[in-house]
Amino acid sequence: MTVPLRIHEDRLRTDIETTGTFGAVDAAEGRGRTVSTGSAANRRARDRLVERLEDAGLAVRVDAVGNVVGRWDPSGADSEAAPVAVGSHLDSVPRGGIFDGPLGVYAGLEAVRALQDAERTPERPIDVVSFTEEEGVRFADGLLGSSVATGHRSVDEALALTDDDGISLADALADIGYHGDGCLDASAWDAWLELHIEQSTRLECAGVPVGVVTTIAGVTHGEVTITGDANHAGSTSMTERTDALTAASELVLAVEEAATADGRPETLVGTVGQVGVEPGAVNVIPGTATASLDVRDTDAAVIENVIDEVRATLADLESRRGVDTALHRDFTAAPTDMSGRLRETAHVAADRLDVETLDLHSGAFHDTMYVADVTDAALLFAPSRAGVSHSPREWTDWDDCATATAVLAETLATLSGA
Ligand code: HGY
Ligand code: MN
Ligand code: MN
Repeated sequence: MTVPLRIHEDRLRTDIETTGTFGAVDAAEGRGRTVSTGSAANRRARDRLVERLEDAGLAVRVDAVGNVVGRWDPSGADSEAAPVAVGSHLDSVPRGGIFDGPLGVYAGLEAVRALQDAERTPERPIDVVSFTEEEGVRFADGLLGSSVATGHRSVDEALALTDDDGISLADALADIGYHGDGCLDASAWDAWLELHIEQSTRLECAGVPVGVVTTIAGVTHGEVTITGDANHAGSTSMTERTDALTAASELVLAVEEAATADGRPETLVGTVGQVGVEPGAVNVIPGTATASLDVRDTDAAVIENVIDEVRATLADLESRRGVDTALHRDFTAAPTDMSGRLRETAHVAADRLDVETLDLHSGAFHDTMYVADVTDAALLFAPSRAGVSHSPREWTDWDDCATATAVLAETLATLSGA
């Protein structure tokens, strides 16, 4: 008779709440944190994870780009067998929530502790993983640690990345003692599981506690630069202007229009999250305007179609408003299907626990997106209250965290032979 797994909701909650205190920010509502790679808060979050991994008897290693791995390789397991890995990330967006990332890291550890408590020994090692810089706030565009672990970027390329102040990833990690050595190799894993908050409202609306992701939406990031003529705001008539910002304003609305036009799929989203204006003085007509682009869908052709429409808009602005324009795309990741084997394993695990699940796509990208390129990967979701995320108002009830962790643990037990 297989001993059932018991998730300690309080143990999981303590790990997540404690991690949420590192980089905590004042918020009128909720609990927020700002944890960028290389910050003191990032070191404290990492230190806490290492401590908790070691408390559970896992052997900890830190690779050259700061990925943290705790390996459970108990006697009775085949140390040479390909491990099953589970985890997520500890970094956050500015004023992010306490669940985005840490839920997945500590649910992975809690799943291992539940197997240990039930004295269920896996046939293969289990790795609990925290990837560096998933959010892409300080260095590059996101998925940094997993990009190296999956061969999308070399260690040297990653370490040479610099932030806005010219500080390299290598120095930032060395400053907090997490510039390890070697390189995590995700292709050596037999399987990878990540639990993450859904960051939208579908589970909450359906009243279902666990999501099993089918596809992670593809994404392209870019920057548009519009160049007009800076000039005197008072003495330049309205007919003599080449205003970069009014042109950019048309572009911003064109992105929204491209993502909402009739017949466009529900999964398509387009966002201009950052706008820059030069020289940025109240009495100067903007000479240069920049606008970021974030376009996502589960179909790459749909994304490319939106980019084509953006280019057409830029050409129209050049001819109608006399501005010069340029579009630079700096990050693209293809839509990524999750492993059928692992999705089926997760569904069977949830059925065993009598937990209802919902299949859905992920609009947000995750480290799992890159890991799926090199091994079987699955992504599970826990509900987000009102779908809010990347905000101190981000919230998932603790019992929902525990239920999703139970399905993760049961899936992990099957995949690892425990
Ligand atoms: O932007 C994203 O999808 C992720 O939350 N970094
Ligand atoms: Mn995340
Ligand atoms: Mn996030």
